[in-house]
Amino acid sequence: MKTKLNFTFILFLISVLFFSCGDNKKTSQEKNKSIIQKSEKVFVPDFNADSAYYFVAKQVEFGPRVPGSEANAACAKFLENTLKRFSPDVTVQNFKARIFNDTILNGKNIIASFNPEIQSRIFLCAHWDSRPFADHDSDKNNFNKPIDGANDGASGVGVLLEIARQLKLHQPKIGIDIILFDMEDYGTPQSLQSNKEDTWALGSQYWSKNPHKINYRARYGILLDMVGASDATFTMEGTSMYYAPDIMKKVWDVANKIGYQDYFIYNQTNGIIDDHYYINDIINIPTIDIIHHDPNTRSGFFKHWHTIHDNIDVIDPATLKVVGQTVLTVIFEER
Ligand code: AHN
Ligand code: ZN
Repeated sequence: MKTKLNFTFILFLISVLFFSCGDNKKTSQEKNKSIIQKSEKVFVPDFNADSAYYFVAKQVEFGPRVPGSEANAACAKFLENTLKRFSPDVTVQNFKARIFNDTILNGKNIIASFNPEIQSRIFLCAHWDSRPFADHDSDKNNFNKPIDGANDGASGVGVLLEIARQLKLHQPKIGIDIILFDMEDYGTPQSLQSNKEDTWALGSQYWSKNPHKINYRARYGILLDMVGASDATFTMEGTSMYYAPDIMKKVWDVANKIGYQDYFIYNQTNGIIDDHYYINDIINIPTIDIIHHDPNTRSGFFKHWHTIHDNIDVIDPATLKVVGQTVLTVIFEER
């Protein structure tokens, strides 16, 4: 009798445990379902950091892509051919621009469109030229040497080429333009200290006055600049906050949501003149700059900015992934 009671009691206990476990499972599944419905989970492609790194390394292998150089011409061909693998709608915009010393140089903006028939679009951009002067180097003998620009230039382009590859594989709901600007980094060298204005961002100044399609409009633009160094920090840059604070919040919120809170920092920092400044000012499309800001350096930019040390060794695929995955998520969540 005693043993039988105990046995029944144990059976009872087991069944209570079993059913309560089942119940818990059900409720957590239901919870998950409602979270998914609330955030309208959309498909986002997986950004491949090794592919992006390869695209950065390819550019750097040409040598410094200084406007007017052979390396610049060869790299332009590579960028055009690469974008043509991913989109049938590629425009090479040839232009002439006057640099700080009044020389006229030829430039090329290279542009790929995805879903060209869709009106609702955004654009992504970066500069592909590299600076002729390492005028922030610690050794003044290097001031007139050109830089590899692995981070300053090639990193943003590498991320955009990988995004272009993903856009051939998967279609977002909106239209996308990828714009690679030439002649961003030929600004007046530090030694001249002349107060000539508008010597930076010559390619984006040209495009803003002569967009690649007539009556071109986009909802907003995202510029990538120096997005490849280890432990990069992207602060909320002032010019972007002035012209496009809602886009900044959208992008920073996406990055933080997918786990990149160590990289995308909500602190606001000083406004700078970069390609996005002219786009905002001339063609009036709200455009933000995702740019590495470091409060511990004199320039405020990443440690090796405009030095001969901005070479392939500073590129970390982990940072390319953070930026590429964030931008891909932003564009696939748009409708
Ligand atoms: C100026 O130094 C005026 N603007 C920074 C833009 C820049 C240069 N980005 C990369 N290189
Ligand atoms: Zn630069």
